[in-house]
Amino acid sequence: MAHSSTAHAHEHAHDHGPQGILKYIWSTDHKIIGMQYMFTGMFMALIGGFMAYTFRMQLAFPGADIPLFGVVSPGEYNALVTNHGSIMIFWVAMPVLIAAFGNYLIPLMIGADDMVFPRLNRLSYQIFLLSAILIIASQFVPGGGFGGAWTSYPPLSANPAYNLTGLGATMWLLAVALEFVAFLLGGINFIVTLMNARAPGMRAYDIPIVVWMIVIASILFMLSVGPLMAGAVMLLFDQTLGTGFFDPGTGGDPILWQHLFWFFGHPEVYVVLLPALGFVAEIITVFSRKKLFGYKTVLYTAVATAILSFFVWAHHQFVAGIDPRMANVFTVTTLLISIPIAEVLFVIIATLYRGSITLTVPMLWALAFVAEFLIGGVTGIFLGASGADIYFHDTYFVLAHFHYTFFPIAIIGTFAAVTMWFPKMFGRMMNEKLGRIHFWLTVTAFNFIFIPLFILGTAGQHRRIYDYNHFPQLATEGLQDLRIVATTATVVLLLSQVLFLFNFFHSLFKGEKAPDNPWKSNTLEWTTSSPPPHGNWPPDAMPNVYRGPYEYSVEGREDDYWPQNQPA
Ligand SMILES: [Cu+2]
Repeated sequence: MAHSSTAHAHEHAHDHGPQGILKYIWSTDHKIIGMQYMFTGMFMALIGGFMAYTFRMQLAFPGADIPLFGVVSPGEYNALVTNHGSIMIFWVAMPVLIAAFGNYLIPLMIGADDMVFPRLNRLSYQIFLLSAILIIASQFVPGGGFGGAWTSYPPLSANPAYNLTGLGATMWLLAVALEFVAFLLGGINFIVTLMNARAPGMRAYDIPIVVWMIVIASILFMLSVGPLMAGAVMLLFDQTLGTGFFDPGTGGDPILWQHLFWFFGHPEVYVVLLPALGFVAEIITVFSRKKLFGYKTVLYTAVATAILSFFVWAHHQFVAGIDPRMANVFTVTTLLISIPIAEVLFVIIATLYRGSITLTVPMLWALAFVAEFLIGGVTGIFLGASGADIYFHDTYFVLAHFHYTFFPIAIIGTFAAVTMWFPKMFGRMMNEKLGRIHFWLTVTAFNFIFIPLFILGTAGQHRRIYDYNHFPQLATEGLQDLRIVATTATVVLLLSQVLFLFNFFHSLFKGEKAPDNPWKSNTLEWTTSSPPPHGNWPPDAMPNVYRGPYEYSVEGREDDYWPQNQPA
């Protein structure tokens, strides 16, 4: 260890922990914790993707002996769809979009040497890792993984008579609860860091939009998760202690769970959407060489979306027997929330207008986000209208809509961010050509999976059915072919990720060396070396945005850019 205490002005903030290989496990450095979240999220994505492969194969070729898995039983089918959803949301989207990039980017983008609570940060990752181990282990206990869907609706999930409340279900609930604890701890850290650790001179409107988006998402998560935490404990008691909160057989109310779940579940969509929108906005400004059209618009609409998202949850209960007058109210709030999101997309498109656009790989991902998410947003209007939803409810239309919002957020948004900040994280460039092939294969395959599912849903095919050919009334001619198209595209999508993994790990060791600022961007993280040193900048060269608005303008960039630092 070659440092003296005098050289480290930030030593009061955190310890340096172990060195060598252990530093990657016990580090309190926000960059390493960010990478821990990223690698864990990538690993979990492989598991979630494998689950999708397995149940899509079952849907296309019911009862077949599936390579790498074998024959899928009905119980296993339920466990696979349940855990695919749970893992992709809680162990892929959340850790990668919020925790990995929040941890990595927030201190670097606001000019801090680390998070304010580095040990809390480490604890947050360790709890998250424990929850990930628990959800994986739950697949292998007697009775198998939980099969009550990621929404875990009672009475199926509450009454032991349905065989869905075994050890797998308990472990699933505990894993989700632990994951929430991890993100609560992380969220506290993000908020306090943004409040207290900004570079001198950085005011509210100087903060990069992506940092705002991650922090607003963290606040939204913290405010929405409470009722579900309480609900999860009550459901755990129903499963294990024989209480009757949610099971009508014991006097409970299953709809109560739906309220508690969706009070969290709908804001959760925005919890993952906002960071993705932040990455996209940031990438689009960099590669159009323009400042964000309407920085404050994006900021205020994000806040408006977050607030509105607390008043839309009952659109999930249009057919669950809520008062039809309430259905009207929730139809209106649901349609209203599309306005701020449309506004953000407009800002992004307006930023492109007359920009000097370079189609780098991160830019391709950012543009694909806009195109694909738009389809998700527009199909949401059908489902938000209570009349149409009575027909579409629980069909493949819902599933396709959901994936047209969630895939752009979790997968396209992640690839945009990874390809954008890879040079900063690892000091090397990714391969451009491989990146492009991977991009086109992934986006094309994605559309070939979910456009057929829109058609299936419109034809009235319900989701969560193990074998459609088993029911004569569901086995409509031609629809099976669409399932085979979707499954083939799933296999193509998953196989093309090999290209990404190869590009990622090959570039990690053999990629071309990255300069400090390869994209000619002008947020603060690009003013330090690639990768940044421990403490992010040399202690005597911490960023100070007082020094004038144009200090950070970089070569090739219009000098009036720096949107976060307009002259007073
Ligand atoms: Cu919703």
